[in-house]
Amino acid sequence: MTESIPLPFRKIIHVDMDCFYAAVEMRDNPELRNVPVAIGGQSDRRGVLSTCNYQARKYGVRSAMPTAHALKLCPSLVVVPGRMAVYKETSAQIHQIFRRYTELIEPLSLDEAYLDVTDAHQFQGSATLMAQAIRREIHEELGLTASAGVAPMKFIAKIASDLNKPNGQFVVRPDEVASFVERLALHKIPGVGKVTMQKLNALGLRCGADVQQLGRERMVELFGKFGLSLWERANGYDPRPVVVQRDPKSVGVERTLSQDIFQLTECRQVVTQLYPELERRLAPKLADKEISKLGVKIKFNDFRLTSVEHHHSQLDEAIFDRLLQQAMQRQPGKGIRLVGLYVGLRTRPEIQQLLLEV
Ligand code: TTP
Ligand code: MG
Repeated sequence: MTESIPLPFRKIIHVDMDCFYAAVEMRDNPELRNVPVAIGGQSDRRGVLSTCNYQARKYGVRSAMPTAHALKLCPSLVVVPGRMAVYKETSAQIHQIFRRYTELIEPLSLDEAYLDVTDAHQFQGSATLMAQAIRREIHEELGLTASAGVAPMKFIAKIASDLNKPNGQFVVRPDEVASFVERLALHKIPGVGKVTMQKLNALGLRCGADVQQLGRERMVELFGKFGLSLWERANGYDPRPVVVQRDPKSVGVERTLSQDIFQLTECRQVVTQLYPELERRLAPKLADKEISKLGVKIKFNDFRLTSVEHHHSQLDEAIFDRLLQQAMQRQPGKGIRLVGLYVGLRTRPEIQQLLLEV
C-alpha cells in the first residue's frame, strides 16, 4: 500500500431499499402483502420483471427474468405493472429523510444512495446509529424497509448493505477493514461481473487475500487499469468521494404528523410552520435557479399521495393555501398524515446562456 495516498477519514452509509418497487406495491395494496409479487410486463408480451418481493424470491424468481419463466417457477406469482411516478416520488421522500443528516448524498438509482455523514452531528457522530435512525424513519414515515452498510469508504459500505438484507444493516469499522477485504469474495466487488470472475477464478483468485498476494504489478499486467482498481479494493483502498448532484430540479419540505389530522385549520398550521423552512432551504438555490412552480403535497392515512401544482415564479403563501385546499378536496374527510410544500426550479436563462457559451 506504500504507493497509495492515504485515505481521508470518512463515514459512509450506503442505503438500499428492500425489493423497492414491490415493497411500494405491497404497502399501497394490502392484498399483495402475503403473496408472491413481481413488478413487470405481461407474460404474453414477452415482458421481463423489474423486481419481486422476498416471497417470490423463495421460488427462484429474480429481477430481469422473463415474466413467462417466472410464472413457471411460481405459478401463484402476482405480476403487477409498475408505477414509476410513485417510485420517483417515494425516492424523493427517502432523500428528504437523508437530508436530515447530511447534504452529501449521491444517488445510484431511485432506491440506492451513498451518504457521507463524516460531519453529521447526530448521535455524537455515530454513523451506525444514524443508519439505524434513517432506516427507522423510512419505516415509520414511508411504510418501507431499507438496508444499510456503514464503512469508512464507498465500496465497502455498498457491499455491507447487502449482508443483512432485508431490513438490516452491517457495519465495518476502520479497524475491521483489513480483515474484511482479506476474506472478501471478489465477485462481491462492484464492477466484477461473471466474465471477469471466470478470468479471476482461472488464475486461482477468489478473495481479497489472493489478489494481495499476487501483487499490484501483476494485477496491472493482467487486467490493466481495472486490475489496479481491483488491487486497490482488495487492499481496502477506495478514495472516491460522495459526489452530490449539483442541479436540483426542486426543493421541498414536508412534515409527517404524529397523529392524522382532518381539518383545514390544522393543515394550515403545518403549512405556516413549513413555509419559513422552505424559504431557508430555497435561498441558496436561487443564486442560479428561478422558481417555475409551487406545489403542495398531501399523504392520506392510506398512504396515498396527491400533489397539486401551480405555475408561478415567486413564493406565495396564498397560492400554497389554495393548493392545500384543492389537494384536501381530492379525498374529503380522509385523515392526513403528511403535508409538504415544494417549488420547481429551473436554471436562470442568463446562467443557461453562460453555460452554453462555455
Ligand atoms: P435493486 O436494489 O437491485 O433491487 P430491489 O430493491 O428490488 O431488491 P433488493 O431488496 O435486493 O435491493 O433495484 C431497485 C429497483 O430497481 C427495483 O425495485 C426495481 C428496479 N430494477 C429494475 O427495474 N430492473 C432490474 O433489473 C433491477 C435489478 C432493478
Ligand atoms: Mg434495493
